[in-house]
Amino acid sequence: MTQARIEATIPRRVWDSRGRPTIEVEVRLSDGSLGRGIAPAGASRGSREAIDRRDGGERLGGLDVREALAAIELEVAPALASTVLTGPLAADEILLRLDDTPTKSVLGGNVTVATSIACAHAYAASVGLPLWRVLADDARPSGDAQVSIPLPEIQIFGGGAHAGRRIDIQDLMVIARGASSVEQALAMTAEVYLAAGRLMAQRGAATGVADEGGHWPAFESNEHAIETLLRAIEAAGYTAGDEVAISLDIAASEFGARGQYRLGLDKQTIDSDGMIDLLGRWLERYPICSIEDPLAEDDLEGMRAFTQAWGKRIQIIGDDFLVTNAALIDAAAAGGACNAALIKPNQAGTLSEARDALGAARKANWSTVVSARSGETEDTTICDLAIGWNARQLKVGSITRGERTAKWNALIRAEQALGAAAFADGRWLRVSNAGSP
Ligand code: 2PG
Ligand code: MG
Repeated sequence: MTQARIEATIPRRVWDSRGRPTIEVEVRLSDGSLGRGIAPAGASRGSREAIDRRDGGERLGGLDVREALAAIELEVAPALASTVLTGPLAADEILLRLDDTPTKSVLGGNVTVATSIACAHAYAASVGLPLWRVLADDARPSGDAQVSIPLPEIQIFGGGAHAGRRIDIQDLMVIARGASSVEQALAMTAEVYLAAGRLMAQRGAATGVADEGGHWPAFESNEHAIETLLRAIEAAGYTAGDEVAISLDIAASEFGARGQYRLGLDKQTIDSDGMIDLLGRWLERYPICSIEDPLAEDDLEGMRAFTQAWGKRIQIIGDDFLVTNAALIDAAAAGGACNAALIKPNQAGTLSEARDALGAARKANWSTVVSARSGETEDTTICDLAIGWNARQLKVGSITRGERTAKWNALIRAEQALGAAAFADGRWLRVSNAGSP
């Protein structure tokens, strides 16, 4: 515990990986400790997630954050002033008193999340421990004090809202489920990324990268993209499924609503049952171990039917569907929709609420994946959350671009400190076409 008080809460405008303005908050304590947090930003957003405060109007495409910076100076900083942080998440109570709306519509989710992260880091600096360690200790009375180095879920091809909707599927990723350390998982994934680049170059289709650093998706159909990913795994010399499996984020809310799904690249519109059939064919044909948002956020029946059909075989993650919200996770678990939750702190608005969502998923016996956003920065706090909360999986986009590699490289350092025995391997993940359940 620290006796140090918050002396200053300083906001500033910084830039994210899409060249858009975002908020950094710096918190200084009376003992000289300092913590910083930067708000990330999503492009494919769930309708119920915390809302970023942006200025609107002409400047910077309406995305400027001047109002949000002013709110930190005029409302947040005075409320936090002189507070003694009794734990890494102690400031969240004050933030939640200032804004108790589910979508942070008073202060803005970017204001609350950047402040929440900064205070957590300031606390960790004051007690002289890594943030993951204080988060694990903080969770001890109520939950899981174990720490682990998470299994990476890494994008090879980008798509959907992150690639001008060139293909409909948003993230074509791999999980090195045969790896025994994060160091090895990253090296295996890098081989697949390079092999995928060579395959695209051979076709004359290597034209750059999407928002999260995955190769640009120049494909003839959505299935062609999955097929190419399978070829890349094989070309890299790995047994597809066993050593390296496919993971998809369909992000279906981006092209589906009210039970209708418009697959632009495949030039077809299908209903919820048609979507479940199509995904089922992919799951039979390809070694897929995890699928995120297979149906749209308004398609509860579809999500239940899909979970009924596939939930015993593969990981089914709710992202836009659950928006890192404990109550929505409780309801989905009770209704048999999904078996895993994506945990994005800025969907919830504070680290405490993200932790509660993770707790709800754990209570339901679900797996959990801490995740970055498509608009990111050098902030690596999500690594501390995944390690300290024992989430066991981390999704950050690809293995290129500094805002992504900042996270992977932080995991390598943490693994050196904790040892490879702390690595949460993926052998428990089942592969969709590896025989009957
Ligand atoms: C997602 C994320 C990351 P965004 O949908 O899971 O891929 O994208 O941050 O745009 O919501
Ligand atoms: Mg998603």
